[in-house]
Amino acid sequence: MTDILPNWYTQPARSTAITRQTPDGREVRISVIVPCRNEGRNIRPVLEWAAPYADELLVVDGHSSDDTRAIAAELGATVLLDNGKGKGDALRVGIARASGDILVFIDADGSHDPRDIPALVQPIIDGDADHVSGSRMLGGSDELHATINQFVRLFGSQVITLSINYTQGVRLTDSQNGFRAIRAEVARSLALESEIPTIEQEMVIKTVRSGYRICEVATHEYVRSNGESNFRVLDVWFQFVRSWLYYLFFWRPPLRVAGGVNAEGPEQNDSTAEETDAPGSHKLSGPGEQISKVSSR
Ligand SMILES: Nc1nc2c(ncn2[C@@H]2O[C@H](COP(=O)(O)OP(=O)(O)OP(=O)(O)O)[C@@H](O)[C@H]2O)c(=O)[nH]1
Ligand SMILES: [Mg+2]
Repeated sequence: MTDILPNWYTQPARSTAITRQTPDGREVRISVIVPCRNEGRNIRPVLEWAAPYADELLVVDGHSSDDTRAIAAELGATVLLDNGKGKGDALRVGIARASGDILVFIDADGSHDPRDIPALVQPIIDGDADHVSGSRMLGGSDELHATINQFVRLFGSQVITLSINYTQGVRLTDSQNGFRAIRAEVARSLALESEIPTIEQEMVIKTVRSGYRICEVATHEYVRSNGESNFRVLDVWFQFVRSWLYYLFFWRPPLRVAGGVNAEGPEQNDSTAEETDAPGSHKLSGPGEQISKVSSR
């Protein structure tokens, strides 16, 4: 069987340039984290095209029974194993292990175009955001509109996004996308707990409720290149609802890390207290303030 290449693979090349310097002249390192399980037919183009942006390429494998790990190692990625609990577990393993200042998460199934990585990381490098989410609502999706299963996913995800917006005073359009960038210190300070793909909404809600700055860029979601989706709404809807309500209404924000990627290492302060004015930090006017939307297209 011939494997299908992702749609983005045959599109004209886009710039691989990322200005890795912060406004105050510090070099920023980027770790690209790729969760995967049995993606041997899909992962090669993703890693090939993500590699130019990555100072560190971490593949977190969910004990694949195919050749996923061998391909990742052949392409120079550092291959880690998750604890066999799901995609959320895999991202947490990646976060714990990564050495970069900015972490980029990208799926291995070909759904995301690695050439959107510069647009995702730039607002963080520029000191304008702590967390940048790719938005399928701004960039379009080939996977969310065709079947009842997809409609239920889209509807549920939009209800969650709206509830975040109206309770936290932000204007997000997508709270579930797997394609995002976040400051490493911020990701660690969120003490993520999800074992499954609820990790995306957990990361978004905790970011907003902790007072970190989140913004979105338009990223397109492509159909997975080969194979079947692992995601079954019927299996996970209860965990999504529970995680949504818990993190939005009952969870209390932990201590917050001050500063941007150009700050001198982590500083902790109370999330409910006033913001730090440390050199390189970016003053926030209130929890969950959303800075300008940035569009990659
Ligand atoms: N390490 C690891 N990766 C996983 C696991 N489950 C899914 N993934 C990867 O996470 C990414 C997204 O997978 P899912 O969220 O399950 O979704 P999907 O199968 O792509 O289905 P769609 O969301 O419909 O595209 C893919 O790269 C998967 O290979 C897991 O248990 N462990
Ligand atoms: Mg996918």
